[in-house]
Amino acid sequence: TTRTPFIAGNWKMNLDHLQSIAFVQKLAWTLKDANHDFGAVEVAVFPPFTDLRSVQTLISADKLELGYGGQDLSAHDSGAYTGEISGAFLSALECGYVLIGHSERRTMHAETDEVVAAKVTAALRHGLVPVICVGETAEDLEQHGPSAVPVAQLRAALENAGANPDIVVAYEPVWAIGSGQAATAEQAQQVAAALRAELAERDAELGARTRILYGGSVKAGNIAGFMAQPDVDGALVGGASLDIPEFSSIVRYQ
Ligand code: G2H
Repeated sequence: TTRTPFIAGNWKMNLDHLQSIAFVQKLAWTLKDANHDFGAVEVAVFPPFTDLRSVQTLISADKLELGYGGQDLSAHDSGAYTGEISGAFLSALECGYVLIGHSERRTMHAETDEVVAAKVTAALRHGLVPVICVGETAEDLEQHGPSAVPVAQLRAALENAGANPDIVVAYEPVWAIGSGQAATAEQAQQVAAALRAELAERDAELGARTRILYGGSVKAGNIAGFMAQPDVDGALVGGASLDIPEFSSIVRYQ
C-alpha cells in the first residue's frame, strides 16, 4: 500500500474572514508557482466554520486541488443544540475532512473519549473523513511511557466506527503543541508505529492504508525528519500553517 502524504494546516481561531480567502488563494498560487504536484502530496486547510463557505467558493471556482474541513463538529445530526455545527452542514459545504478530538478541545472544552467517539461516528455518517487527534501530556508520558495514552485514545475513538473506517490519525503530543518543542522524529515514529499496530489489529487493511500524521511545532526546518519515518505520513501544522512561505516549504519538504 502506498499512502499519499498529507499536510494539513490547522488555523485554529486565527486569520479573520477577510484574510482567509486571500490566504487560500495565495497559498494555492504559491504552490502552483513552485510546480507542486498535488497528487504526490495532498494539502488541506482547516479554517474556522465562518470561513468555510468562502474557502469552498474559491476552491471550487478556481478548481484548486486543496482539501478543507472543519476544526470540529457536533456529535448530533440536527436539533436544539445552540451554537453547534453538524456533519450535515460540513458535507453541504463539500468538506472532505473534519478534525476531531484536538487536545485543545479535549482540555479546554472537556471532550472525553466518549464524546470523541460519538463525533467520529457522526463524521462517518456524513461522509467526512475524521482526522482523529490523539496525544499524551508530559505527565502521561512520565507515568505511562510513550504510546499507551495515544493508543488508548485511538481505540476509544473508534469504539463504534466499524472495522475499516476511512480515517486519518494525527499524533500530537500535548507537550509539543505550540510550545516550539517538537517531538523528535524517532519519538513520532515510535508512537506512529504503535498507533498503526492498533489499527492493524482491528483490520490489516486499515493498518496498511491509514495515514498517520505528526503534529506539534512542525516547521519547515523539522518536517523532512518526520516525513522520513516509515509510519509518519504527514503533518498537522498549527502556527507554521499561518505563514504562506513557511507552510509552502513544509508542503514541499522533499
Ligand atoms: C498542534 C498543532 C496543530 P502547532 O495543535 O494542530 O499546532 O503546530 O502550533 O504546535
